[in-house]
Amino acid sequence: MIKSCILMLCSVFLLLTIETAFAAEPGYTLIEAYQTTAATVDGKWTTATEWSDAYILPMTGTTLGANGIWAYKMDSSSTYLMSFLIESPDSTNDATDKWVICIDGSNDGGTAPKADDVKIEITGHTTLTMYVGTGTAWSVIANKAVTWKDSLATSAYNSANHYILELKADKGALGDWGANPPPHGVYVSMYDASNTAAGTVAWPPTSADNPSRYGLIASYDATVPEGTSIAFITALSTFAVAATIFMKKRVSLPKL
Ligand SMILES: [Ca+2]
Ligand SMILES: [Ca+2]
Ligand SMILES: [Ca+2]
Repeated sequence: MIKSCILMLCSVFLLLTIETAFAAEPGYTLIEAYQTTAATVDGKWTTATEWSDAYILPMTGTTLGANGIWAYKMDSSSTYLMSFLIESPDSTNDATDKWVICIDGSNDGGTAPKADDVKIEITGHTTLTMYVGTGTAWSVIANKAVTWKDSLATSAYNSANHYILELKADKGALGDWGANPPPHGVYVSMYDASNTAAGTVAWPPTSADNPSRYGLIASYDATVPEGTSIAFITALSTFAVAATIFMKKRVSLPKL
């Protein structure tokens, strides 16, 4: 009992430490999962288990389902290749539909994007634009070898046809910070121009322009057992992720 209490207190302390140090949006945390299966960038679940080795989160609320999900995993076998999946409830092809992924490479926050911050924006299901921070705003840059594909497809999370995005980016090509492991800030969003009432649906529900309120890729996990799904739910993530990181780091508790 005493050890359980100590573990809980340590986990809460670790969480507070993470959130204080990295200034991420509270409650929006994940771990960089090392993939066991490489994703095929074809805008759909190529196999039923293609993303089962990723860290999967709901875009909104606490339920993995038709309102949208996103997933992230890392291939460290040769380059540090970041793979993203985003599923939107959107099923209409509009010229101003938008996917956005932002990464704060050094995770140094700030209320405006800096030189280590990148934004990947895909508009109208056709056009990718990349940006880097200037210190006060975003500046367009050439595509840094990001590959992507979206399409209308079904999935285990939404049986109706809906847009699914798959995207890969090499950390090393994105910036000087690419040689570093997490922590990285991360923000993803989707916008359906046929559903302006919903507006931009984002994880976290903040702004792409404000890295201090991005979510957090807090750590990495090179030991995910093959075939094991590590899907989590945001509602559990604040405490559970802190505890998971705590356990995975195998920090020794003082013997009482
Ligand atoms: Ca695929
Ligand atoms: Ca649409
Ligand atoms: Ca930054």
